[in-house]
Amino acid sequence: MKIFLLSGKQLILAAVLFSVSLPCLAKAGNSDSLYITQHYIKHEYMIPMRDGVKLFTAIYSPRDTSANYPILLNRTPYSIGPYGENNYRSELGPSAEFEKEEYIFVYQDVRGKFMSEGTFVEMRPYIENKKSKNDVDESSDAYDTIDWLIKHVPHNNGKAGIYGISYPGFYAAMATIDAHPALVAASPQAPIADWFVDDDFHRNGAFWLPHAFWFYTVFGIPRPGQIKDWPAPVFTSNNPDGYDFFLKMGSFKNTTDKFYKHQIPFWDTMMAHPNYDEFWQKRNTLPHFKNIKPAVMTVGGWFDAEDLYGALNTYKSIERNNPAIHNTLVMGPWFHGGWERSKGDLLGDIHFGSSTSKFYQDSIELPFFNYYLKGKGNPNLPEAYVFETGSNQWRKLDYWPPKNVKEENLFFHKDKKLSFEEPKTKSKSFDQYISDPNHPVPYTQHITEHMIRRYMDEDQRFASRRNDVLVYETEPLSSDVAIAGPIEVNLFVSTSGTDADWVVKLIDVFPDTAKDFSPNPCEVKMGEYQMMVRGDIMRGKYRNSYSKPEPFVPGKITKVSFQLQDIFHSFKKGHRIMVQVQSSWFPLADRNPQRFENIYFAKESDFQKATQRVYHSKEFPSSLKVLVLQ
Ligand code: PG9
Repeated sequence: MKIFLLSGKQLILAAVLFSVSLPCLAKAGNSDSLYITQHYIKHEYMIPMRDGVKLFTAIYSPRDTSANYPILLNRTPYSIGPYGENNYRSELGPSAEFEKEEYIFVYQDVRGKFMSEGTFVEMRPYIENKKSKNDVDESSDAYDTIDWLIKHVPHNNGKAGIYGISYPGFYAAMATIDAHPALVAASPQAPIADWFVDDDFHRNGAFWLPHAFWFYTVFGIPRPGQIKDWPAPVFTSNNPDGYDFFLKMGSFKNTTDKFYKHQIPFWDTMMAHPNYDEFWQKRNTLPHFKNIKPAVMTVGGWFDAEDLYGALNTYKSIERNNPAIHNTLVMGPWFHGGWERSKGDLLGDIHFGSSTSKFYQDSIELPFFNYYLKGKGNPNLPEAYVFETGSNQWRKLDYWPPKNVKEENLFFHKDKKLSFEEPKTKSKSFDQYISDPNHPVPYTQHITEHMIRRYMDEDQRFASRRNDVLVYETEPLSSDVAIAGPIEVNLFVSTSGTDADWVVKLIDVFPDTAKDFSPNPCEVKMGEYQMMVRGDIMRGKYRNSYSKPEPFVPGKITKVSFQLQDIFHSFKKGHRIMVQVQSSWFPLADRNPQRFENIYFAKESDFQKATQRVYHSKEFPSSLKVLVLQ
């Protein structure tokens, strides 16, 4: 298990960059730095791309030159340090097992970052019809890098693989497009796909505030030239309470007026594109996964708060466009990168019954690359290797989503009921609440300035007891109900305002007799626990189009439909299924003034209370469409 220890500075940086919630995470390391220096030799090169820009690349080759080895590439915007041929990384490859397997490990600063030349472009758009050597993107940079490596690195076996998590996952995914013929295996892991629809910065148009804000205090600082160290953040806070900090921040424009002081160009650029315009559309990777040649294994976590959308939809896009290639999806009970950064045996209070990360690394990831890069063994990977939460077991499926499912609707009813039966009431029955943007619903009960990763499966009782949260719940289930795949939300709502956010959370309610997990150092009681299985937010003005927002007509019953990202969860017999609806999720998502306008430039005085109604009648049947495993 490679869970390397972070130095003090790295710790702070990791906390800023990756919203790392450090406590309660198993941190152990068995990557062996001495083994690495004894068995690998490091070289550094500036590799020329087709337009002449040179990319800084570190190559760790086995000292044993009696054999040839495949290349395993990782391209990153987060620095490949330590720099210098005498300074070695403390770990190589996706997991410690790879170090013993002996690969040629290659790490590269992407164009415009750290020691590479060129200009960095966020989510550099793919250029489909390249007309000259100056038409470069992350697909061509990967191609040129692999071409150079194959031609220049001694003792390579002519095969290359690529992997990466998150932004590096995006670079791995882009390498599969117009891939170099030597690239035979790629593993995009939690790859970013679309920053407006549901990855990282936006969720259906709502802005992912702490996640983006703290990240760009560092990542967005313009580079003065080639650098080896991270710059100091343009802003730091001593307030550990993000709810308080971001509420006091006031309107969104203060992020740059008062805090960034316009030192983060990409932030101001982002604010200039409030809707899903060409700026965002051309950064969406999903339309480009055509004519893919390498074997692909996309990896994601059911509780990934950053790029769950990217993982699921990168797999689906590749499958849709390239049904004949080896394209596998692996989904485990992990937070963002948890399959490498944790034991994978729990998240927050919820236990998963085994060390899922070790299983994945040893039985799935290493065999995948050994097979395609070394012709060694055969992982016999299924189309989808997915962990079923709730029952806590791995499943090998022929399809994802599975085909042996039945479409069912979970209908809202009066008296807070939820059931698979359609509502019969003819009257326009509804529930209502006052949404006050100056007293928004918290997204977590924990005090944190960041986006705390454990919110993804956190107990929701702190929210369900608020008057501005609607709760609908089934009777105790008479048998297990396993739901697999995407969830379609269909709300019939009205608001007294002209814009509104709609947050929907699907929750597994444990019976009062539920046994506590063990070990249980925090003495968490599982009786009546409301475990969030999936939640998301829909910024109502984008209900018909992300590109052309529309106001609500005050008081008019309006349909709002959107998708919750896939789950694979078994609601056990005796448990209840719960749905919660609310109109804020703070500070996870920025506040909605509840007035139709460009929220990035809303004045503090614009934020107004609104009366929200959710209808549940025969004519207006609010519901969740789910796929129930048969
Ligand atoms: N998905 C992560 C991220 C990318 C860009 C901004 C903020 C976060 C990541 O690369 O880890």
